[in-house]
Amino acid sequence: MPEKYSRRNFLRLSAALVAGGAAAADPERAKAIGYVPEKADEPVRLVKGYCPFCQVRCTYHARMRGKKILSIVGDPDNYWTGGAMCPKGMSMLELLDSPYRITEPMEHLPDGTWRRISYERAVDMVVERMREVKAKYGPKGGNRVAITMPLWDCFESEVAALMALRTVDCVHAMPPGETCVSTASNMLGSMLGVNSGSCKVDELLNTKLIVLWGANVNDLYPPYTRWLKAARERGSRIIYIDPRKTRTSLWCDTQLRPQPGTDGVLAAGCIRYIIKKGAYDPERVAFQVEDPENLAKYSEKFTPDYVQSVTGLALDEILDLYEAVASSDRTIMWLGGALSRQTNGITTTRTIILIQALRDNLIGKGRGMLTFQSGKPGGGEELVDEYFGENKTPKMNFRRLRMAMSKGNLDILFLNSSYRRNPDAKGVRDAIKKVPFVVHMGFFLDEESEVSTLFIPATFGPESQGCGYGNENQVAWREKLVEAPGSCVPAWQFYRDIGRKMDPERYPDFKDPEALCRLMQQKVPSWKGITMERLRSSSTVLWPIYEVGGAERAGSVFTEGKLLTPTGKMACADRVFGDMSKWDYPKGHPKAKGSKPEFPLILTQGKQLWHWHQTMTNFAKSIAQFSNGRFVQVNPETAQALNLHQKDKVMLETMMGGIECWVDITDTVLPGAVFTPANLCRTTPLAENRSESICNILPNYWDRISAQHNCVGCRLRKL
Ligand SMILES: Nc1nc2c(c(=O)[nH]1)N[C@H]1C(S)=C(S)[C@@H](COP(=O)(O)OP(=O)(O)OC[C@H]3O[C@@H](n4cnc5c(=O)[nH]c(N)nc54)[C@H](O)[C@@H]3O)O[C@H]1N2
Ligand SMILES: Nc1nc2c(c(=O)[nH]1)N[C@H]1C(S)=C(S)[C@@H](COP(=O)(O)OP(=O)(O)OC[C@H]3O[C@@H](n4cnc5c(=O)[nH]c(N)nc54)[C@H](O)[C@@H]3O)O[C@H]1N2
Ligand code: SF4
Ligand SMILES: [Mo]
Repeated sequence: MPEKYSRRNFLRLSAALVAGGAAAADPERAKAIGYVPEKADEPVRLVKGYCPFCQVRCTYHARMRGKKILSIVGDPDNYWTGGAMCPKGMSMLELLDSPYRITEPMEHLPDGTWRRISYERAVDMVVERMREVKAKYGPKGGNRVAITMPLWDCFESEVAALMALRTVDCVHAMPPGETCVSTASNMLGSMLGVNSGSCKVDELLNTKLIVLWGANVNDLYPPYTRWLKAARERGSRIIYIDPRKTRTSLWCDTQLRPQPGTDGVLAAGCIRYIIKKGAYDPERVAFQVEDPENLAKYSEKFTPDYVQSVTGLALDEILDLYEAVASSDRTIMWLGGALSRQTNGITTTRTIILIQALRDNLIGKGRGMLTFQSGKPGGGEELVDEYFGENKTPKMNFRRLRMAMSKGNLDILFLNSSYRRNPDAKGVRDAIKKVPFVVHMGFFLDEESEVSTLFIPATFGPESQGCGYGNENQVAWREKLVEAPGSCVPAWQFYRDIGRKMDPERYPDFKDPEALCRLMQQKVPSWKGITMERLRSSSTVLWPIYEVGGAERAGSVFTEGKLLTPTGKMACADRVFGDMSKWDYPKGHPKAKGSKPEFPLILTQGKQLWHWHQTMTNFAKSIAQFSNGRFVQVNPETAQALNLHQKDKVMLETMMGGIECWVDITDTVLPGAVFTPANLCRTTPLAENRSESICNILPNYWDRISAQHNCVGCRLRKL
């Protein structure tokens, strides 16, 4: 790698690499793209690992010959996945050897060029800055430092990073949650006492009815398709509520396609229907709901006619849903992320949970709530406190962090994620630019590196060992299988090296994730039974296990037969947002108060099966083959009204600005709404995956808990 290189020669290099051509026919060129034919004379070993991407957390067996991974195959012993894996996971091997990976630490110079520096120098630069902050501000310096976190490569990396921050009394760690399903998890927390799903996915087998409320399971958790299939084979009916047709549409029995942003009305109408029909047990409702009498009062205005007029659904579709819910005594509802990504999401998710309470479908077999990104073993912060004591400073959320950065009140940012995950990404970028020292840990020259002072190359997947966790709170262990290229370091090592230099007395000395994991097992009661032996010999182990040899706990979390809130009950209304009768369109929606008539279409966006967010898979050729660049899906009716044709070029514009797209005319979206994928990134050398971030044109709307990505008004301007 050259000593100094600019964006321009990086891209030139990348272009040369993309021009691969018919490489496989020519052994030299085959070598250049990393194609290694298997040689039959060396033995092949199988070693366990897990996919670093989504929360399904598929485990695999790597077929290894010598020090090389030949291929990975899904682990058939994994109960949750049944051995399946998806294209994202399969791109792992390509990404490991990616020619686009940056493998040396670099310092960003004022003239915009990069200087390669040693890893030791990089750590020292961080430590010097942290010491400066500590010397200048004392314990208050903690408020001048923050980290934005990814869905980490392993649990140990997160714990190591949290401890490194505590050496300067900092607690400001931003999980991706605020841009993910936080609204739903907060409502689940306050209403059920558990801020994730209340059961595991296999509970679907005990249901009579499954409602996938905006949850695009088949595209976004592909291995879970088998759970839906198995549930249906046992007689469950699957109803899917999503304005857009997706692969989940092919699997469900019925799909309802409400106008985007109107789920709260559909849900409130369901409560009214159940009450009018008397399809509930008053005693059971009073057992779980603090103010059951309010349910009728709050839902009164949501007559079927009203629901029809707001959601755009046909009356018989609405009544069919209501009747299915009113007559099933074993229903699981699965809250999709879209509900958390609109300002009325608090009301919507609350109302859906209340339907389950009204029908007594929360506690017991075949009952409960599921969400995406449900599982995250606790215990990490307990371990941090064990070494650093409790720190009661209130944590900032990203909204406040953004403000602190804009005002010049932040001295060090560990940008350990994308910033493009936040709406108004350009505004976030401007805020980050005001931070004098930004450390980005990553893999590629992405937009984050552009705003960073230091780039630290991270290890990927099997280049380091450690625990990964999944949606069911299952923990999987991964061995280190291959050496990372150049000076790539695992996040746990980078933060440990900083932590040990900053505070060798308190920061524990662990040599690898196994050692840190053993500390978890020794010091955190809920990890006691998750021993290394058990992790190594099983596909996955369910957290928590309080005793060595203790059994894994599956099924519903309400083992005592009541909710886990302090009173065992939930309230009908939210303290801040009020009750369901206050429902309104999400902020920015063309029909919301104050919205501009110039932007009459509803912008929805989301993820596609083969891409991992807006980050790593955008650099994979094996993924690019599925991508079609920045398209916008438009219903034939809308297209006709706007005189648009298939493949036309348009600007997709909101009040924040525009992005160039090509038009795909399809009835997968409703008239009046458009859809564009959330993945794609500006800096990838692969044209199929390249586009400005969609978050550049999404306004900085929050519902206090989470940032919003859906339903803002937009228009299409023909180019
Ligand atoms: N391939 C892939 N899979 C992933 C991820 C990934 O990056 N790539 N990320 C994982 C993560 S972190 C998460 S949180 C999950 C998210 O999984 P989901 O929440 O299921 O999916 P999203 O694509 O985030 O949300 C958009 C979906 O909601 C629909 N939608 C839009 N507006 C509305 C509405 O008003 N009402 C309803 N009912 N539906 C609406 C869209 O049509 C789209 O299908 O996916 C996980 N799985
Ligand atoms: N427009 C739009 N925006 C969205 C969404 C959407 O649907 N639409 N979805 C939202 C959701 S649900 C989520 S969860 C967030 C996701 O938010 P992101 O921050 O995009 O999540 P990741 O892709 O996990 O971030 C990975 C990046 O973190 C960095 N990184 C640093 N250290 C490590 C490490 O040790 N391991 C790994 N793996 N990465 C490291 C790398 O640069 C990598 O590219 O985005 C949200 N933003
Ligand atoms: S991305 Fe998710 S579904 Fe795909 S292989 Fe990885 S863990 Fe499995
Ligand atoms: Mo997410």
